[in-house]
This record gives sequence, structure tokens and C-alpha cells, in this order.
Amino acid sequence: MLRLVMLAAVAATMLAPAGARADKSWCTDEHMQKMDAMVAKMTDEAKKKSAQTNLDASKAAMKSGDTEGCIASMKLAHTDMGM
Ligand SMILES: [Cu+2]
Repeated sequence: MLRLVMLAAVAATMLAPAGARADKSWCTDEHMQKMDAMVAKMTDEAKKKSAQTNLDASKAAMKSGDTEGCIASMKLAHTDMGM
């Protein structure tokens, strides 16, 4: 039984859509680096500019310890990226 519970927990972790939902893991240096790389690859200049603005706002919020603001701005950046 315990084994089954553990398997279910592992499956749930693996099935959770990465980055699809608002998440505190968005507000980490690692994620910011990923976002920088994604913005750099964007070809739509208008969207790229908007994504960069939102990403910068998200980074600023993260630095000031404002997780809510960080997540809100990251969500906007993701929208610009088509995520
Ligand atoms: Cu992001």
C-alpha cells in the first residue's frame, strides 16, 4: 500500500505541467535565466519588447521579495512568449 502511494506521488509530480500554472518556482535565478534565453530567441519585436519589460518587472519584484508581483509579471511575460 505504501508503495502504491509513493508511486502515485511520483506520477503526480511527473504529470504536473511544468510552468503551466502560477508557481513560486518562476521566481528563481534559474527560471530567470531560462526566460532570458527564451526572450532572446523571440522574433516578433513588439512581443519581445513587451516580454522583456514584463520580465524585468518580474526580476525587480523578485529582488525586492515581492513574490506575488514577481508571479504576476512573469505570467504576463509568459503570455507575450505565447506560453
Ligand atoms: Cu517565466
